[in-house]
Formats: sequence, C-alpha cells, structure tokens
Amino acid sequence: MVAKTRLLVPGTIRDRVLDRLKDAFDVVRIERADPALLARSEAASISGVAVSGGLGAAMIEHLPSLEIIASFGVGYDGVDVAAAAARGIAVTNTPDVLNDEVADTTIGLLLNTVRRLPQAEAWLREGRWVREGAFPLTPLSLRGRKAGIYGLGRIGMAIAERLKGFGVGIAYHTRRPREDVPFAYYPSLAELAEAVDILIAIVPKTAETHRTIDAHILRALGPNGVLINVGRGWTVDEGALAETLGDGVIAAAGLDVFYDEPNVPQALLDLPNVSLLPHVASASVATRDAMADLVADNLFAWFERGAALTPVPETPFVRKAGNDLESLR
Ligand code: NAP
Ligand code: 8YV
Repeated sequence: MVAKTRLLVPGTIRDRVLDRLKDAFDVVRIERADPALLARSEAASISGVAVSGGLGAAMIEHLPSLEIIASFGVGYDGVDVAAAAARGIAVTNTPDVLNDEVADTTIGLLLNTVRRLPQAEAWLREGRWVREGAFPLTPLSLRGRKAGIYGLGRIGMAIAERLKGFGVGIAYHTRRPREDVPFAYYPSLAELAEAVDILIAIVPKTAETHRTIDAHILRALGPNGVLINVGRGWTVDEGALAETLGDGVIAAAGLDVFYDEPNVPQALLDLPNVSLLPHVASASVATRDAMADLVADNLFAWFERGAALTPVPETPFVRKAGNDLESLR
C-alpha cells in the first residue's frame, strides 16, 4: 500500500476543508501552530499545511519536508511568506471567490454608517417609535459625495462597481495607477483623502500600510468625512480615529476589522458615530465554502498535477518529481 501524503492542519479551519482532504490525505491535527505540539519525527513527514490564521517562521522551520502552505483567506499576512519563499515552499491564498461578498458587506457598512440603520432598527425594537415618534433624520447622506478607494485591487474593483450604482464620484489611490479604469487616480493617500469625503480602505497588511490612516489623513478627509475599513485594522491608527471622531474632525466611521482582533478599543465602542462589525465581510456560508474549496483544490492541484491554482506572488513555485521544486520566475 502506498502511504498517503501527510498534511498538517494547525488550529481550527472550516470543516469543509477537512471533509475534502480526509480521504486523499493523511491529515494530522494540532491545537495551534506551535512546534512544541508536534514531535520532530512526525514533523518530518509533513508535506503540506492547510491553515486559517497564522503560520510563523518557527513552525515552518519545524517542517523540513514542507512543500506547500494553503492559507484560508485572501489576506495571507498571518503566514511568514518570506520564510516560506526562502525554502522554496509555495503559499496559496483564496482570491476572487470572496470579492462580491466583501464588496456587498462594504456597501452595507457604508449605508449603516451614513444612514444610521442599526440605530434606527434599535429605535423600533426598543419601542421608541411608538413612544417618541419618528427616528431622527440622519445628518449624513450619500447624496453628492465622492468616494476614495484606498486599494483598487480585486475587492476594491468590486466595491467601485457597486458604488457606480449609487451615483457617487469615485477616485482611488494605489502605488501604481491602473490603466483599465475611468476613476481619478491620486498618487498619495493624503491627496486622495483631501479630494474625497468617503475613504474606503481595502489594502493588505504590509509594512507599507501600517497605520497609514492617521490623524493627518483623517484631518484631510474633513468634518463631513466618513472612513470605512474592510481591509485590515493594521492600516488605521485607532487612537487617532477615536479622537477625530469624538472631536468632529471627521463625521463617522464604519469598521469591519481592528488592530488587535477580537479586541475593540473601548474608545471606539463608546462613540455614537461609528458602526462596528466583527470581521464578517466574507462570512456567508456560500462564500466561506468557496474559500474552503479553494484551499483544498490548491492542495490537490499541487500534489496531483504539480502546480498550485492560486500561489501568492512571492512564491511562484511548481513541483517536480521527487520533491524537487522550481521557481517559475
Ligand atoms: P489585491 O487584489 O491584491 O488588491 C490590493 C490593492 O491594494 C491593490 O490595488 C494594490 O495596488 C493596493 N496596495 C497594496 N499595497 C499598497 C500600498 N502600500 N499603498 C497603496 N495601495 C496599495 O487584494 P484583494 O483581494 O482586493 O484584498 C485586499 C485585502 O483585503 C486583503 O489583503 C485582506 O487583507 C483584506 N480583506 C478583508 C476581508 C474582511 O473580511 N474584512 C476580506 C477579504 C480581504 P498596488 O499594488 O498598485 O499598490
Ligand atoms: C476571512 C479575510 O475572515 O480573506 C481575508 O483576508 O480577512 C476574511 O475573508 C479570514 O481570512 C478568515 O479567517
């Protein structure tokens, strides 16, 4: 009998990933990605990892036969890609299959923030409509606004497509301008913030995006300004945001992501002009199933056909016979 390829799944992952893998692979589970939880002898037999969340350099180093890390989610900031790339280990993510869900949630969050829909529903549920009459008119509206998208990639484009239907102006900032869009390009985030009154952040967590939305950017957005963040909490200086929201430097904010999840700063929780969601932008059964399938499909593609479906740009590797890996570059 030929031994099955051994995969490691540290921590929790959607059951659908495990169901897809269990017959074809020998799946080893550990509670979390911690080298201390896997004996050296066992670690040596692991060829692939499926993970939701983080896989650090120490865990990667602990797996001498590792060829591929299939990460659940399009953002792969939890995986030490530099450590993987240095060893020729492929890393895959789950791009595209979540674009529409995340973009839909972004629009919902924007409407909740601007038109105060959660507060209006609470008003009804608390019996205040009956006792006190109509919910107060919202000072903010989408009418006449211009939205700036910070990160016009796969999801940013899906957000822009939806915003067109709302009749708001659209502008964007990325490091390189896109040639395939009619939207106004601003070469810096500060210039974009100056030009718009809605700023939507959908950039990855990288060294370059750390706390780039700071007091300076929020001041540029102005007193009618609305910040929406669906990328990573890492991108926002949450202290500056709470202060500017409290002082009326900007009007409101809607956040799906936070710097230290699941911990949300009390200063934000205390503010009436912020709408908060617990990182749910992709969180429908259908979309999480599609993401789970792409994790599994990447592992099948790698071990059966020699090339992953959605490798991240830093690890464009293919697999050759005898665990001999090669870069496509
Ligand atoms: P993507 O297609 O790679 O798009 C990323 C965009 O950000 C590109 O337009 C890129 O353009 C821009 N960008 C990257 N670094 C930048 C920088 N330093 N300054 C300015 N622009 C920069 O990624 P995606 O699939 O749209 O996903 C984006 C991110 O959304 C993910 O990495 C993840 O963190 C987050 N996300 C969150 C949720 C959620 O549940 N809230 C769900 C899915 C994704 P340039 O390369 O030209 O700069
Ligand atoms: C998921 C996300 O919530 O894809 C991403 O980058 O942030 C979300 O879709 C997360 O990856 C699931 O753990």
